[in-house]
Amino acid sequence: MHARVDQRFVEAEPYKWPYNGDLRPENTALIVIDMQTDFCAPGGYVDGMGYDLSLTRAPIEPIKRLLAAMRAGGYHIFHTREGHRPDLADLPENKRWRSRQFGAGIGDAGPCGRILVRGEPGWDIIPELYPVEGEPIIDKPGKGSFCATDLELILKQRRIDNIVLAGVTTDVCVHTTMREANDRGFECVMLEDCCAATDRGNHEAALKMIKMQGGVFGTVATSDAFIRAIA
Ligand code: C5J
Repeated sequence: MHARVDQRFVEAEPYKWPYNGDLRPENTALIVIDMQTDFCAPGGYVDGMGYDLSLTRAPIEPIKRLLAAMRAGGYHIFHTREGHRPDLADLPENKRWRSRQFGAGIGDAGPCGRILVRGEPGWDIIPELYPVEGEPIIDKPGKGSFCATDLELILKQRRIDNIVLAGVTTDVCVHTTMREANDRGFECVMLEDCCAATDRGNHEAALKMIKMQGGVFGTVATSDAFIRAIA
């Protein structure tokens, strides 16, 4: 068995990514999670709950740069949207109840249409990061991108091994997706400046969790380090 001569790594913590140095456009996908009006623009779900939008908007520029670099390099790019059918058939009653306790009821009318409902203006991806032709959009009813979606099937069809994670929120949908992907054997890196939470402490804690046990769910890098590695 000969070692690969063309290994490529991203500087990351707690280990350089990917573990085996097999980083190529053919086997590597970026997943941009839930950069929707409901999570990062005025009048949406997160705004309705009273959280500071400057937090969830902070990754927009870094993700823009990342998208430009990865599109130019021919990498696979996916986007996700959290949302429910207009008849709310896929909205668990307890999820709706909890959101209503907090003043932003999923399925209820808001300034950007019905909150987190497919087809409504607030549910769609923000214009700054809108997918281009050919980039799959995964519509998901839950936090994880693998739950009740065809994401895993598409990743397997494309022979993808490595997943780069960006989007919101670090501690909820991005983390859940990273955990799901890790359990399925994908090699994951979260780009810390391309993610955000509705609470800065939760963002930091979510990054710290990844770094435990030698990288229990994968590893953490910056977008600069990633872009340098693929240049
Ligand atoms: C949440 C998400 N936080 N995209 N969704 O409800 O993280």
